[in-house]
Amino acid sequence: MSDLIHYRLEDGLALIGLARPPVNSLGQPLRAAILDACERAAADASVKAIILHGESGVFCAGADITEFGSSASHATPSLPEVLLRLTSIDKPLIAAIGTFALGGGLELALACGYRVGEPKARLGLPEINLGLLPGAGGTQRLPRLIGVEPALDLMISGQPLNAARALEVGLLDRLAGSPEALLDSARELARELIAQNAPARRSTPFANPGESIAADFFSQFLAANASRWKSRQAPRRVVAAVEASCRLPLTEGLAEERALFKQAEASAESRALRHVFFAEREAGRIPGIGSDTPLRKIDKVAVIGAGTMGGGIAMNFANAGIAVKLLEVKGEALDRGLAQIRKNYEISVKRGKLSDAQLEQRMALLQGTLDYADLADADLVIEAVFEKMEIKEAVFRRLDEVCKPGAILASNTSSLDVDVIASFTKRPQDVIGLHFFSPANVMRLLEVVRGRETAPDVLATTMKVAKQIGKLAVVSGVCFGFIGNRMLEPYSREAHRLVLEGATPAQVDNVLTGLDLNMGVLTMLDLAGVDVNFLVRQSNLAASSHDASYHIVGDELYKLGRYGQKTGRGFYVYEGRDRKDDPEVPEIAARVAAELGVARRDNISNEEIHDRCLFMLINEGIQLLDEGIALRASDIDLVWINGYGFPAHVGGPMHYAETVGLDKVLAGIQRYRKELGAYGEMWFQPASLLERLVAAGKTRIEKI
Ligand code: T1G
Repeated sequence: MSDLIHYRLEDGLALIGLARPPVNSLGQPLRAAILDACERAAADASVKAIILHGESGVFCAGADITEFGSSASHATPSLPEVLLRLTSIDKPLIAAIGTFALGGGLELALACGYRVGEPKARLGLPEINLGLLPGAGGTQRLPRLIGVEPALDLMISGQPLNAARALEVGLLDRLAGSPEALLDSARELARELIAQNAPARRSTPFANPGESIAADFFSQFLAANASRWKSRQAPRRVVAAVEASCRLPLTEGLAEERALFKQAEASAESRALRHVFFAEREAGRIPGIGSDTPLRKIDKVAVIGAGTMGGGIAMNFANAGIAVKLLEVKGEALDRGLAQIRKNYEISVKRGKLSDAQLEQRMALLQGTLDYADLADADLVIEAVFEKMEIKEAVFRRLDEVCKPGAILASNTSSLDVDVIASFTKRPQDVIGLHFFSPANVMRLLEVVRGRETAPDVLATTMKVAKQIGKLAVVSGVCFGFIGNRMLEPYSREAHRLVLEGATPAQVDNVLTGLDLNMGVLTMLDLAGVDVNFLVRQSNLAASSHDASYHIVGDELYKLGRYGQKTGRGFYVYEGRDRKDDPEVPEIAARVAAELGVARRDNISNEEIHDRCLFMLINEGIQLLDEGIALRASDIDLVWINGYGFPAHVGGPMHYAETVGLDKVLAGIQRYRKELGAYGEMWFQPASLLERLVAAGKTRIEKI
């Protein structure tokens, strides 16, 4: 027997324990071991019932994602083959589900005749998050067990059910009283089934799943979701497979599911999403930081500034059950900030995402103060005051006086120099940047900005805290704009410049949303505020001398008081939330282009817009990697997916560049360097690393 399985006989029962840490992923060796153990139990006349469980308490996280794209993924016995065999065993086969049964792990449980869960178990089919669909019977067996609509919802949302809900819908037959009681509960069920001489499996509740839905259910479902899914094919394949479960007998339905799965596994969409899955786990690996790096104790947190950002940041900690002191300089600002937090929670209560009791529990964790002395015992202080260096200086000098030794002092600055901020204290080793994205209590992304002197344990501790409050932390070095905003600069520069040269804002934005970006950069600027962008640019113009012509349209809109959505006019005109093209903007662009002597063209192609905006974005990212600001290309992808609406199913700008071809990106940059005259000379400078990668024939973006 393989050491991936623990096989025990207990007077009439066979207990089969999966033992492939950490999550019993169903790679070929474990698939073979499960099949072997089940065949053995099936052939043993003394065995009257079989229990399948996770040896370490974790049941199974599904197929082995590392196998996808390789022959191992289909190596025999394939998961569908194993599960088909399990369904033909003529003894009760009980899945005892601890912690989670996800993807193929839930399909394994569905191939069993009965299922018992522990109270905190999570059961789901998250394949869609990987651009896949359940490929081992889930799309065929689940609708027959719980009905089409709950089954489809589970697969399309990719979100797991908790154990109570799983019991309610019939996915679980029984709930153990505690995790520790799971196996006993499974034994008890097994004995009952034996005593009743029960069949190997319950009768199928929805033998003909199609009978429970309207004839046009699937066409309606596709139409209702088409815009939300954009170009993604995975959800459409899920629908096709579930539709097959309503049209075909099980065997043929399984064959259709398999064909759809193979298409999905080979798709660029799935390759991109699998890249993101591993990128998120890689982001937490930092050279010089290991499991032996000591961590500082973080029990007491303080946030300076109760504005939009400070309030949102404080909510993250209250949501995680961590007490937070919120400091403001004026009483009415503090009251306003706390009232806004309460209002935010009340919205969650209205949406059914929070109970009244939870609202009060979280508000009780938030304590307002006007006195810096109250921060003396804080373990972590996060400053979220106005983005002006002189204001940050005053705050950090004060913190340096007040805070206890060893307290971590963090700035939420979105672009200012963290090393300069650290220099305002006598403890630069305790200073770090924590750049939250607005709204801070919603956005997952957190740029953790490591200063030149930031101590390793400070970095390790903040990475742990980030995970604790549900953030996706990406480490950045110190430069203007860190990773995200530094790349936003050339990307938005090209969008502005293209409007100056004759493209309309809608033409530029439509090319970008055509790539499934959530919104085009000019729409984003109207949302964030043309004025905000102008003021940030003004403060950074001093930082670097560059040709301001490219932003001249934005500057002109600012002068005209057209700040974007907030004033009803910016790059577009707004009637409520309806955005419309504004014929005045091309006129403004034409006027300032004439003043600057910039030639305009009415034939700017979508390809040019795509290449100039995207290749400049990519180029800056590669430059950041070369400078060591970003640790790895996949970190850059995570920043743009989670902070700027770059579609995860395209993989992020770096993964996209590899899909396009690094040689094509370089050729595009070189082309516009020539074609755009002095402007091209100035701005279309290929990153040296990009040139080195192409010269070396590399297809992946890495530091060489
Ligand atoms: N395959 C391979 N490795 C996996 C894995 C998997 N399915 N799930 C987790 N890991 C690794 C992960 O990379 C990390 O490795 C370690 O386990 C701990 O994970 C046929 C086709 C289960 C909720 O999508 O959602 O089944 O970094 O850090 O926060 O229809 O992992 O330590 O080297 O995430 O406690 C469907 C994916 C697959 C579940 C645990 N299943 N995993 O979260 O730990 S497709 C999934 C997760 C499929 C079938 C289809 C989470 C988790 P390392 P972790 P965690």
